[in-house]
Amino acid sequence: MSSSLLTRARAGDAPSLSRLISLVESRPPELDSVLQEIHAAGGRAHVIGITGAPGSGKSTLVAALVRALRRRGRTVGVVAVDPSSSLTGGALLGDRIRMQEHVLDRGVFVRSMSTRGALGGVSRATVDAVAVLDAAGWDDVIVETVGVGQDEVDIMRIAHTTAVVSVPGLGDDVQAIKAGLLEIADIHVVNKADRPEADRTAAELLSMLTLAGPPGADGWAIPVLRTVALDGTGVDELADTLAAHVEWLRGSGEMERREEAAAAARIRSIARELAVARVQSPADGTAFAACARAVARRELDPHTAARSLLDARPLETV
Ligand SMILES: Nc1nc2c(ncn2[C@@H]2O[C@H](COP(=O)(O)OP(=O)(O)OP(=O)(O)O)[C@@H](O)[C@H]2O)c(=O)[nH]1
Ligand SMILES: [Mg+2]
Repeated sequence: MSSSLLTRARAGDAPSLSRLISLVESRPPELDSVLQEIHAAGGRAHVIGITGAPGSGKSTLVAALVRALRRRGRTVGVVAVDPSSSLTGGALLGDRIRMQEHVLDRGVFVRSMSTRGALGGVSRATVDAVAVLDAAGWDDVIVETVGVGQDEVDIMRIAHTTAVVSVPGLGDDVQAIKAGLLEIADIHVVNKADRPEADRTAAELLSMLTLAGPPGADGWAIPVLRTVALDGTGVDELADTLAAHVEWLRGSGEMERREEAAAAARIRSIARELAVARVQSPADGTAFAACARAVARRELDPHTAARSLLDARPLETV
């Protein structure tokens, strides 16, 4: 059933694609063969991360970027991770309105992730959604996330190219965010460049990059671009730069390095899930509960308990 969902998703059927993403998210054990198929079919999409401070214009920029990429004939999947939506639902609604112009376009697919709703955590749900879109044959997969927590930085590991969005003149908070995101930025974007302090912010970013040192001989010189997402100014340059970056990744061997780092992170996180499922299997909760009781009573230490639970059980699938 799910295998034919993938076939239909690959043929461009959006409802099948949505269902497949939900199915992968819920991850029933019988899904293993589909996950294998999804993995085998993937590896062609350019995964683009757009991150930055709340309200910096990421969603507006993504909508404009989708427009630019569509003009180039590329199909675009968007995964929007929206922590603010878990509080108000408002931001998500706003994103829907912004993406409205694209709803009738079969070359655009948008999936919104609310941090509240995602089974198994938003990072896993996001990684899975990206894998499905890649397997389904989308040319570009854009992941939008607020760059504040470690979770979001982790999500960005799956991106081939990460653009960090800043806005003019927001002071020290933003400096801190920028510092945290500096190491993951392949491209800096100063959005809202219609505001007076855009030049200064771009200059600050450039000086931070200069302090960080020059790129190596065949390195990537991190550019600082300016955009006005509201009217699309600078967005074609962003699309050009994204294309140039992926070309550099492929030519320099950096693509393989990043793919391997992302694979390692995925294996680690799945192994972690499997290990937890193994020590606390629903089929046999009693051993775990007995251990917890013994540890609480100081009859056993938690390290020995965890080790013995891990050793005792056959490997199960999650
Ligand atoms: N002046 C100006 N305003 C902009 C620009 N781009 C976006 N905005 C406005 O900035 C506000 C926030 O835009 P969003 O696209 O929702 O920003 P976001 O970063 O996605 O926000 P969150 O997802 O909530 O973190 C909206 O009112 C936009 O209209 C721009 O280039 N110039
Ligand atoms: Mg947004």
